[in-house]
Amino acid sequence: MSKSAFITGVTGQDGSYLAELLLSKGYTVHGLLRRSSSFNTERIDHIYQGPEEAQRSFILHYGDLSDGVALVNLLRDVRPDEIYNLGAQSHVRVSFSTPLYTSDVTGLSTVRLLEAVRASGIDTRLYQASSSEMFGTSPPPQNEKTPFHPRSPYGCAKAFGYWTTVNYREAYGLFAVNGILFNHESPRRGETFVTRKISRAVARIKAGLQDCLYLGNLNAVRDWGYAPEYVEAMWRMLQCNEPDDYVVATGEAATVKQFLELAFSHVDLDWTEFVRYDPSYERPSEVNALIGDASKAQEKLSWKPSVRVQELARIMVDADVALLAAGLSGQNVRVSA
Ligand code: NAP
Ligand code: F7E
Repeated sequence: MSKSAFITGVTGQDGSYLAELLLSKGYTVHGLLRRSSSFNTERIDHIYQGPEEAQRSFILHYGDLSDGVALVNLLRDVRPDEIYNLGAQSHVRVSFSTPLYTSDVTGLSTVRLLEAVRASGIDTRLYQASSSEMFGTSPPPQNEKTPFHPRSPYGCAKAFGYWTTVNYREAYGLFAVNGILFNHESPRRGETFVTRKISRAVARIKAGLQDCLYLGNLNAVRDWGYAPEYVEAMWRMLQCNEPDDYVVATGEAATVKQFLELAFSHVDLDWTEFVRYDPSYERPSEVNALIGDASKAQEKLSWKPSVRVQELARIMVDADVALLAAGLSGQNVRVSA
């Protein structure tokens, strides 16, 4: 019997890579799809299987993390062996504009899903997408023992989700784990996160479609890894004999400025000629430096990243240049995030 998995956030960056990984391992994958007035399945269209297909291994279900009853019903029907809770309002800057919504969808939804597991009475394992944002002001390097001091509604919501997951493990013996993932990027990264905003702008500036790029704080330090490698770590956490929590990171740091240098120089451009400052991209409180120590994941999960920031910047710029050449990149929209 092949295993089955249920992924919330299947249409997102990580959800799409995780679905591919699990399908390649022979899983039947069920994904939670939220209703949108426009198409939101771009990242998974290439693996979509319609209801007319006889033997489907990838099945989408309409639902929403804010609807706890729908979650109970879905889990009762699907009875997955593994659950990956990746759905979230995941943008830190936006969380300052929508603090209650973010607390609900990113924070409270974790308890909704855990209660749905209990209410449906299924025997399953659950992965919670926790975040390095929970560390906030705690100085780097950060590991599983580093105290949390979140700096945004998003970070606070993730800290709630983290502790709820630990509590359900301790109180009810659920196999529930936290992956504390540091920033991870890819050509599928949302266009308003800083790395993708940069790689997309580089491609458009090189093609003569855009004059400049507006950014906020260029001095923030981040530990940027490659998303397809990080979803492998999620899966490994659920294959262990005992549930536990793990930091997933490269251990290497770069500033936003250094990422700009890597991305622009890859197509022989000087970033200082194109980047302008816009204070609206600053956050009311910023996380200055995140650099992860993933030695526990390396030791217990035999997980080790291979893509570092220079290669990552090249992968992302090359992908955006190719998208543009294929006529697939959107208009020159300027969104406040
Ligand atoms: P992402 O690309 O922003 O994807 C978020 C997913 O959540 C999308 O599928 C989105 O659906 C879905 N979603 C949002 N609101 C929902 C709701 N109310 N009900 C159901 N689904 C909802 O995020 P990601 O980068 O893949 O990250 C995956 C998870 O890891 C998130 O929980 C994120 O907070 C966390 N995380 C990410 C990083 C990182 O660096 N990427 C690091 C640490 C933790 P739509 O497509 O319809 O919007
Ligand atoms: O910002 C600075 C910004 O939005 C990175 C999410 O996946 O990782 C992500 O959160 C840095 C920050 O990612 C712009 O101030 C400058 O210091 O790409 P970001 P993030 O906030 O680190 C964590 C681990 C998650 O869990 C989150 O879900 O870049 N920055 N100028 C900018 N950032 C953005 N977005 N836009 C700018 O114009």
